[in-house]
Amino acid sequence: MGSHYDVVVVGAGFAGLYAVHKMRDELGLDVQAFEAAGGVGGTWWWNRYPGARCDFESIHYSYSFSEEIQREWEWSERFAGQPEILAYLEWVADKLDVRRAFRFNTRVTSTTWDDKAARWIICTDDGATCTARFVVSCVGGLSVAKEPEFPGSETFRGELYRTSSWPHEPVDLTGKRVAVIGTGSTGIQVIQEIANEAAELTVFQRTPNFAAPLGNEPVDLAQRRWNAEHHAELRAGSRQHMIGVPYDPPSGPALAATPDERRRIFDKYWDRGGFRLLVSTFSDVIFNQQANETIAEYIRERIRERVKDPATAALLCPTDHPYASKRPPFETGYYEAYNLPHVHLVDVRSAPIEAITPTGVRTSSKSYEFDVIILATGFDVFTRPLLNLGLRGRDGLKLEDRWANGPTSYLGVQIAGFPNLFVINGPKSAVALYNVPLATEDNVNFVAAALARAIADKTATFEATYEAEEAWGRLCEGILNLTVIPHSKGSWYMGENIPGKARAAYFFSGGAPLYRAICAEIAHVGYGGFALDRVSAPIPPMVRLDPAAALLLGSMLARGMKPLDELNLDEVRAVAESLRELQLPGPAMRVETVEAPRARIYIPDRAGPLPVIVFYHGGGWISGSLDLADAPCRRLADENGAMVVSAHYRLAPEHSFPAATDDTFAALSWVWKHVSAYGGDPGRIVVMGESAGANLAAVAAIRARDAGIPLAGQVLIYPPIDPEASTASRTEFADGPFFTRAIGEKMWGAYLGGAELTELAAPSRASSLAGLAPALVLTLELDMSRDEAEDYAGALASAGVPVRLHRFDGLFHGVFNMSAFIPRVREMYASIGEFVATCKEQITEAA
Ligand code: NA7
Repeated sequence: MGSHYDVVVVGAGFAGLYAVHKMRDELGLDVQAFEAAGGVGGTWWWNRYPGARCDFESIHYSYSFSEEIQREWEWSERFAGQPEILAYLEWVADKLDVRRAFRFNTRVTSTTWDDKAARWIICTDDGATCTARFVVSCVGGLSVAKEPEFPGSETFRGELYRTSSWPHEPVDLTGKRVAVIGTGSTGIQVIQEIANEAAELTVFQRTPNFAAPLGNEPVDLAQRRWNAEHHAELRAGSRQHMIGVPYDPPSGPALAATPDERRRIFDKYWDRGGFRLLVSTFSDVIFNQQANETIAEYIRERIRERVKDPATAALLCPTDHPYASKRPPFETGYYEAYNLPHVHLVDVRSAPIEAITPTGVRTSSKSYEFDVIILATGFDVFTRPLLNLGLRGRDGLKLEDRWANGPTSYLGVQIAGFPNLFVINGPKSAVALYNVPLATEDNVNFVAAALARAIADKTATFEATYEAEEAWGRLCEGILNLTVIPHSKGSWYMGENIPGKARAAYFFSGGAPLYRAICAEIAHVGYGGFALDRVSAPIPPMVRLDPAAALLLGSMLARGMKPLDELNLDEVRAVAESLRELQLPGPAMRVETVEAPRARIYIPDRAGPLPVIVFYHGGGWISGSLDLADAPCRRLADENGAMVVSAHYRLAPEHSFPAATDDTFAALSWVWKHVSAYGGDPGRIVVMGESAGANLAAVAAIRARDAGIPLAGQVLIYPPIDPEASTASRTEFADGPFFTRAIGEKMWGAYLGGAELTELAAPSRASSLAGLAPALVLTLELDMSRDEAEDYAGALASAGVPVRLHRFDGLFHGVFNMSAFIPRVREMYASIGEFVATCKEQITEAA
């Protein structure tokens, strides 16, 4: 066996160059790297086809880790072409002196885990073998070309090129009859570039694409200087953006805008390039098919404006998939190319290509003759590059077998069963919708920190657990299913461009800020979801999130939301009020206002007397309002056929304990005495609250019992029960999601204002819970107050109180106010509905 290394890196693209630098120069490890190509550059070494260029601006589509590199390299165009990007990567490689770590023209053919020695055995196509403690795959997601489905390529007597392995020497197309097969990002770049060069150009299109103008232009000296001076702020903005570029945030939902407003916004971002048309226009185009259709039709209109022949324009207009459900391409003069007399468009959807013949292309309806055929038919993405490494993990497990039903991974970084193998931008990573160089740096940094930890702790094996992989897979799939992406057909996004390949979520679509936050949390909790020397750390809360809750959290992070505990009082109050934007609107109904005690009474149009819900809003006793509770109260009234009295109470710290409990109990007493005047039934009162309001409701139920006020029920929606509770959930969810222990402690502190803790603040301290109204306690899996609320439910039951406890998995504190974005909040309403119905029945039976 050959040499042994700390790390073997495979690939010399953006990822491989940075990984070698990081592992070798920063961690001081002994690194050997392999690259199949003759030089550095990865994608940009291979894809030398005419017109190849990036479609994220080069100032963003470049490394951010080095101040020096960012300052010294100047891009000549907004979106650099392949030669300039390759020159940049070669320059970086020299600057970091990483070339000497690589063996070029060397392909890894097998990678086998040796369990006894806890190391990898790597064989290469030059017959050499070496071993390594860790393997870091930097082989890229789009590096293996798709094999054409049609036979006969080898029989063609003209020149046949694949865009992904284009010759190094110039290809002269002048005076030639040229065919291009494929109209994805690549095909579009080639077609617009060679349209004026070829004598005849025939484009074989199976599916038209939604291409938008790239907006490329030279970068003048002043702009270059500005870019060099401002890279730090540009990068900070990028890392907080969903796709890793500092583009404008969207203007709210398209469906809430008028057609004129939509037009104005689409016009504004139409030709500014990059992914602005997708991410800076409207927030719902990627989630809602109807909203998506507004942008899709806008693009179709623009295509029809530019292509003179209506039949050709119609062929170029996509109608079978939503915009951005396939990777959106960008163009410069692409559509105008079809106005040239020697450029022809052939629809191979209606008449598929059957074969490449010695003289050209044969479709099911016709034969065509060509001098040159260019295949731009795409890639076998994400999985094939890794499968080609010949990976065998623990107990000889073949990666092919592991992935028989589609790819699995944890974060895209590790695959269970393959210890010490790390993947940069692997399947189910964020890279497909995240500016590649930044996604790459994030992954390399994560892996480097993991390696450093393993080395410091003398950990022999570092691997993702199967459970973590499953949880991650569920999250990826769940988020993807909230988007329009699964409505595409034949997209590499879903693995569907390769016949027979498993349809699955091939990437994480929750956006860069959420992905980064999840990775940070995982590292922070000691690599949760990974097993170090087979001892696994628990899967962190963010990986267990409900997909819609995860997406909402991601968009809050993208908006720069600070942790709640870092906010001052006014900011906390503003955040609480802003939650109204996250609520589904409540139905219209009669609303009465009462001044003393201050309350709003929601009265649905039903025959009375109506059962009554007395509702207390949440907000940690320091924030929240009747306005915050407005939409939920309308919905509760409507769904339960009940009158809802939303009661005001004074807020801390201006009015600390016992102001809030006194106010809420006073409101309850008033309701009992006066509600019949409004059509409510004082014999059927359910007291209910959310969060701090639920604490107040629980206390009000105790005070009602003691004062002889009959209650039909109490509904406690994730109540905080006792500030001194010492529970597992308090520790596990101390850092969130969303609601943290620190903000919880601040709220309790403000509410109590130094007062002694009694049953009027912490209901579990009551001398007896017997005789209380039947209770429904709703708790959330990922909430620090979960366990104290469930313990309280247990204590109520032990005291003989009928109790229903309903725990919702994947949700975090506060979601009751986020019904517009988290569909599963409706399950909470359903649970309340069932309980309130039982309360009504019980009372009727008793009567
Ligand atoms: P894409 O986006 O997968 O596009 C491949 C194109 O090739 C697409 O238009 C396909 O049509 C077409 N194709 C594939 N197979 C056939 C057959 N058998 N017959 C006719 N046409 C076919 O790959 P690209 O290289 O353009 O882009 C890949 C990524 O690189 C891009 O998304 C960026 O991230 C960079 P189909 O749509 O399947 O009908």
